[in-house]
Amino acid sequence: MKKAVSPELAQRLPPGQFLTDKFPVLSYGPTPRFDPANWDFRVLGAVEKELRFDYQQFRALPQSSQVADFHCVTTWSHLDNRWEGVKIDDLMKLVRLKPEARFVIVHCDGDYTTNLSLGDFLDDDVMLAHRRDGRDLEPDHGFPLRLVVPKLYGWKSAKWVRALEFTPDDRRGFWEVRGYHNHADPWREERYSFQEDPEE
Ligand SMILES: Nc1nc2c(c(=O)[nH]1)N[C@H]1C(S)=C(S)[C@@H](COP(=O)(O)O)O[C@H]1N2
Ligand SMILES: [Mo]
Repeated sequence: MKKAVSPELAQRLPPGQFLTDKFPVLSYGPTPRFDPANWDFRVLGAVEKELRFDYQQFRALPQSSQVADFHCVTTWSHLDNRWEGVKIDDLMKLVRLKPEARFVIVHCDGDYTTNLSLGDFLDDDVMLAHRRDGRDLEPDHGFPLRLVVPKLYGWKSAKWVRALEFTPDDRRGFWEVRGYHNHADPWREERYSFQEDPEE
């Protein structure tokens, strides 16, 4: 049931969204099996040097925690998630971008992808999370690693991330080629690709 929302909370709810205490699983396709021995995380494309981390190396990166709201385009919002993992700010201290890098394609197990502008990706609240609300992510929610992009609709928060590819040109991801908005700002209700301004 949709709850009555206090004015404080209502302010944090983008247009057309409702509040839920649940965190529904939204996945296209099956949850991939995780095998730490074969898992790696790579940084590819327009970088001076491509990087590869095995599971242990990735888990040894500096850890942070932050609280952020999550808005799914199917209209549910779940506020105040405490995410733990590696901030993109910290990861990027190890990455030297080439000057032509302007976009990021996030590659996941199961062939899911999503695309972000470099500016959105480098926002200080973007992180690669492995825990939520004090517990390891459940496999359905992206374990061992998911992206969290609080300022954009949930499909940009890719689960089961395996690689980041920096590119000079924008390349639409899985949902972005299937009718969803390339940018996906919930505050502007950028839900569908037909809303895109050809000038942008
Ligand atoms: N790899 C992958 N990541 C994904 C998806 C997906 O289908 N595959 N669904 C997206 C969508 S539409 C949303 S709203 C969020 C939902 O995250 P959750 O399933 O943990 O609630 O994951 C996003 N990340
Ligand atoms: Mo979603």
